[in-house]
Amino acid sequence: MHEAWLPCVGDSPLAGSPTYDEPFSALSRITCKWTEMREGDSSEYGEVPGRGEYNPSRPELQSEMMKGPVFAKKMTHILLGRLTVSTTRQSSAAPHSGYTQHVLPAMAQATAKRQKMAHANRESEFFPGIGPVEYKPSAEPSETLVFRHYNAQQEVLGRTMEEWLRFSVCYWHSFRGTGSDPFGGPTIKRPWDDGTDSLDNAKRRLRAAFEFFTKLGIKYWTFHDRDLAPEGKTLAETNANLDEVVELAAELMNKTGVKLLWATCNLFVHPRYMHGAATSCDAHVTMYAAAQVKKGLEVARRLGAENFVFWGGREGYHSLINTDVRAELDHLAAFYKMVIAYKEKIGFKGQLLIEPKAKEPTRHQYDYDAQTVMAFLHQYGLNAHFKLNIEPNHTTLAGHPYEHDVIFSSAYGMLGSIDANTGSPDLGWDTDQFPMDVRSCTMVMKAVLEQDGIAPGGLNFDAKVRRESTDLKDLFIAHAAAMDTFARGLKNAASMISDGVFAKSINARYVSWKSGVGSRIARGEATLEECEKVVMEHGDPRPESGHQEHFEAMLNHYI
Ligand code: XLS
Ligand code: NI
Ligand code: NI
Repeated sequence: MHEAWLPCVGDSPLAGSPTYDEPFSALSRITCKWTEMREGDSSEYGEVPGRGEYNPSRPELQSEMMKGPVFAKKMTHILLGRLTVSTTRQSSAAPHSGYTQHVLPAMAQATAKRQKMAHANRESEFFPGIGPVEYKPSAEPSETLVFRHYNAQQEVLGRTMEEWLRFSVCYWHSFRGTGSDPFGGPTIKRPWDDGTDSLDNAKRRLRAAFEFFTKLGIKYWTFHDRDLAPEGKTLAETNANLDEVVELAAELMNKTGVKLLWATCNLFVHPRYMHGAATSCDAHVTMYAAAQVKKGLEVARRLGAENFVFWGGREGYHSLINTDVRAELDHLAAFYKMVIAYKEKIGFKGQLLIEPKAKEPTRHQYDYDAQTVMAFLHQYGLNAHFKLNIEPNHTTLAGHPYEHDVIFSSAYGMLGSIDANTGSPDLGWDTDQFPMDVRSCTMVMKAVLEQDGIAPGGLNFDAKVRRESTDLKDLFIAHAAAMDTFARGLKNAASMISDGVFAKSINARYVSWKSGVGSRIARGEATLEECEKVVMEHGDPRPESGHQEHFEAMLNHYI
């Protein structure tokens, strides 16, 4: 009798027929008995030793276990079962002594083989039993792993929902997030992730991600260079690691049709960047960042990224007493000039985007909000080369309403893309929650519709499940529900626009600018004397109501 812990999901002994025959030819009968179940991880995978009969000792699981895949589909975690193997020897056969020496080591070898085979052959191995997520408008309230509103091919104002919304999954939160925070370690353990920095792990994670994108029906993804592959000992080694994983990404993108919304460089995690990257006090650090961005642009070009993002991770200050702010901002502009030159040199066609954020990790981030970034770009003559990637959680950190930066950047033709998330308005930091508020998403989609779409940008879920939401299923529900919220926002905004009542009421407020001296001021043709003349002739302006509550009540009608 021998015992081992073996997996009970996927292509496990419970899900298919064991294949290992040798050295069991001498044995007439092998009985496999499962006695206990516990959660495990993929690194504990083993091979099934021989043909067998399964006699699950837990009666409540027996019928399911015999069905194998059905049972497996119900599981979101890898389950391990304690497998007890009893053997009966054929009377004519020589005594068999190889079992423990041969078979148990073989189980370890088979682990690698099994994983390799599984990766090569199976379409659905990382999320057994979950997805694809379906459009089901009649779903019960407790059915949350469906779309009630998001129907990719449904037309709204002449385009499909998919075309308007351009959803994207962010790799860092959804595939590198562990749930750790400043007060506690990881809570989220994914079955495909063995926690190492190996390239094998990086590739397995990427395969899991592409299964996720496909099952969710999302056509874009985003990443930081360092999310994909580990840093090596030198920049050359780091670049080689990145190239290896990027090749797999290209293959998976090709196979699934999932495209790269944007890439970015992580210029904030490594200690070398503690004083900033482009705004570091040490020019050598800035050179490192430049070298990293050079490679990042090459990767973006290789993968056909539609945009390239700069989020100024540590570009800001903690104290003004030790900081030359003018020099740092001059250096930031000079850095961007090098970026533009290299982008043009290699023929990278993606749109460059800057993502404003008011604070965190620095006390004051230089890219405080949309207006600050637009002013910076004008100041340094860079505005033709950039647009903005607006993240509403950052907007609220700046002390503005959720949709403020979306509306401000759009008003100046500078809204390039959106990191679709939300914070908790009662908190002062970047919680990166999934956007679930219909009103906010309606306001954002109204701006997107009014500027005739967000392409080549999109709605990138720069959002993470809470550290307490530890199931794989939570990751699906979070995305599906946020997609549904935006789909509702899109439909609401489309009705608001086609009904025309908002446009009419807003136009009525500004009617005095459409004719006479009002229109002359608007065109920049009027003079102070002319204005004075109007007041002398017509007296004081008559106060008009702003009707705010009327507007709020109309908005509620659409939500
Ligand atoms: C952090 C930012 C970051 C960028 C990409 O707050 O939102 O995730 O989107 O570097
Ligand atoms: Ni972001
Ligand atoms: Ni953020």
